[in-house]
Amino acid sequence: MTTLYHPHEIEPKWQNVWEEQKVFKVTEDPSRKKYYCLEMLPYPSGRIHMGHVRNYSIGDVVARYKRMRGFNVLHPMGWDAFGMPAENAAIAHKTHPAQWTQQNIRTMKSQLQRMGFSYDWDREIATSEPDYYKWEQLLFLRLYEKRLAYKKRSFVNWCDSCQTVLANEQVEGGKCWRCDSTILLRPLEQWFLKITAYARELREETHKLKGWPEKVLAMQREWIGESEGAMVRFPIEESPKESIEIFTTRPDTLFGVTFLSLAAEHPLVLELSKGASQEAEVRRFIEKVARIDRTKRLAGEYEKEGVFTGATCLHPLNNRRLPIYAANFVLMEYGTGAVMAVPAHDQRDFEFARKYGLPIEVVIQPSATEPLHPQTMKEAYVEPGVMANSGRFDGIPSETAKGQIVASLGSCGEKSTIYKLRDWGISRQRYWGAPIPILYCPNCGEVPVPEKDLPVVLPTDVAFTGTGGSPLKKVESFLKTPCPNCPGTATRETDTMDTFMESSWYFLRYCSPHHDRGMFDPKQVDYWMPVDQYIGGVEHAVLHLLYARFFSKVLRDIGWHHLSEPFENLLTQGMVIKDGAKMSKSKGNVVDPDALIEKYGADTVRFFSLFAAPPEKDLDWSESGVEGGVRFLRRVWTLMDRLISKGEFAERESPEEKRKVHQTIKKVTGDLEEFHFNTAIASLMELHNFFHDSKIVPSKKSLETFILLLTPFVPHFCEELWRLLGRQELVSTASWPSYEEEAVRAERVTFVVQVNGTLRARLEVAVGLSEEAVRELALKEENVVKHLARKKVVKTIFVPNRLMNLVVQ
Ligand code: ANZ
Ligand code: ZN
Repeated sequence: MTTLYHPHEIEPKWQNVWEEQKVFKVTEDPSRKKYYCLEMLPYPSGRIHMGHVRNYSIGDVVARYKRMRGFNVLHPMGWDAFGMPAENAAIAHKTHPAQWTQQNIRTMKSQLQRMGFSYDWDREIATSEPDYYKWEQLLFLRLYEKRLAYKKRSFVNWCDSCQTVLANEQVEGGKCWRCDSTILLRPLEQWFLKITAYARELREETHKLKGWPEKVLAMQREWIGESEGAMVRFPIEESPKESIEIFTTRPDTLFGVTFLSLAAEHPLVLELSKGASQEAEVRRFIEKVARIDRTKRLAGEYEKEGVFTGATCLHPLNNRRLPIYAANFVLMEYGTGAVMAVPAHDQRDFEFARKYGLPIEVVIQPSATEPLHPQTMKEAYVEPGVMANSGRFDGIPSETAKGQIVASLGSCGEKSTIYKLRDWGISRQRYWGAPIPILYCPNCGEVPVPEKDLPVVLPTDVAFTGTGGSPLKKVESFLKTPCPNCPGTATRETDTMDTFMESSWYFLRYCSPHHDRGMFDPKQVDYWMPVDQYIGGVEHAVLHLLYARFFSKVLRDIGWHHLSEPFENLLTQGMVIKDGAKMSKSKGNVVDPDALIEKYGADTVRFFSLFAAPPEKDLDWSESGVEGGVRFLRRVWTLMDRLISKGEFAERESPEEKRKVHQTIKKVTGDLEEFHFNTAIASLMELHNFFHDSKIVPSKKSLETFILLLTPFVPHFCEELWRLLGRQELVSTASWPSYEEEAVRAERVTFVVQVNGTLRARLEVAVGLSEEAVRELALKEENVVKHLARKKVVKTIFVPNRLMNLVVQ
């Protein structure tokens, strides 16, 4: 052949062959073991970036490797096509979001194809298509029937620059996750999904996800936030039939309660103060609290303040009278929005009591130090200890008393577990999203869109001005529709769904992307699900991954599939770093993958992103690293070129060659199973060096094995060399080589060491050891050293693998 390595000729050629022969198309085949390899689908923002390249190169190696191992591999790709940038682009450039999105999808798809990723493109989906979101709307209706989708007026995180509501997860340090502007609080009617109904299961099952990184599971558990304790009800003195319910994690401190604190927003606050002399003051306080920035409130960065409501309640165990306060540190969204205040053992209550002159009662005494006195305490004592001032519980360790006190409450309280997780607000006041299938009729009120009328299609003829909220509010033809229940005219809901809805089930759609009788065909889902390997960025550790898990459980409970958890194994890849910062447009340090492909070819780009760092670690971008990659490929090419053009291969491999090849198969296979791509590549480099340095003429079989092992990393390169080696089938669908354990083991031989022809030692060494190496070992043998004493070695006789004779004088 005598050719140079020309990636730009090879790559399009093989991409065409793969496409024409539909090499990566899969169908369900119950006789074969399936493997579902999934990478997080991209948002079609315009062009792919190095983060995508890295994510999808990792996924492609896994998919190709498993395919060669004989698995029936599902490896799909699609587009998370709804979202704000499309709408912002529409406002800025007067293009329609749909057009903008489709254009971007075309560009990015051709970029992905140029990378040689082995996707089954027949399963491609775009979540903005009505035949996709139709099923999401149907799911919404099912959730609505089960009251798992509901509407409520609530304070929401409002981003003024994006003109939309954000979920709590989308607020990072008080700022919008997307545009970084400060988030404001606004009251709004919103749709919610009741993810809290699954809080316990979502948390419990993190312990079963053995194939997930521990740090992701820990973040999910932290987010769900479980607290064990008790609900306790305190009857209101003025109307004893009513009571205030509180949540506490410290029922052991119940006898130390000296007042109650309610959140300012708690409905009882206004009710209790009505007509009392405090009413005006209470109203002023409520307004003041409403103005405190939400994030400051959550972080506790403000002075503890409160007002007396004028009402009192009674202690359920000792009937003591307890004043009821409204306090700014009690959050309405947590627990019941009310707390029993124990100043001696809770720091916030302690500060509050000191400020307003409320009593402090010590009910837990430290066992090791002097007893505490309320007058001399400088801060709350929050540790466990021994019960005091608590009637018949005195003297018991406080941890033991917890359960006993709860049990003694009777109808006034019981054990309870609560969660920090809040329901998922899915309403967005934006155009480019899936419409929420609800109507409002002047006669019938809230009416779900009948199933037969789905999908509620987004109208296309819409003006984008960027002002005045959702553009859908101005589209008469969309807005007005006959009420399905009465002769009246109803108005449609104009909120669209959070785009995290679409990404919560797309992996199910891939199983039967053209199914038109439901979200998916349960038979196909049974075959393909769960996803065997999911790969994506760690930034989705909480939002996307939690929502997708929630959807799985919901779909199971409405009977659409049988799955509790969607993703068996998760790999979170690190970031791509350049000049010490994450590669990003805003930092101005992006490297365009297209330019790299142009210069080096896709195989080099793949090779670099797999070799430069282990997948979970950050990858430091370096041009010299890329250069190193292409140099290696050229060296392999040159070697193969030389051997192939000579056309003579060894009839059989030498024992040494066989050992090296089999050791490499074992190493690369093991590394691929563990995603140690960089060390797998390193051992392939070693094998290349072996062929190169050991001057032997290798067998054709050894070279073929070498190419097979390289294929998942640099598939175009390998297809070409495979063909040049005379193989007619595609290497992409060839079988992964196996190794013989026997051949891997280094063979041992016994070396005889003589001094002047007399046996002085025996050495157990690996086959093929060099003269210098044997000599070095021989000179460490005591008996050899003894007979060499004060003499000079004048000559060495060396018989490989057998004998060394040191001739001395
Ligand atoms: C009495 C008590 C005594 C408490 C004591 C603590 C120490 P975590 O662990 O975060 O779940 N609490 C309950 N609901 C609240 C709300 N809506 N806003 C602010 N604080 C609230 O915290 C649970 C504890 O936080 C509860 O236990 C309650 O105070 C308070 F020595 O009850 B504790
Ligand atoms: Zn009606």
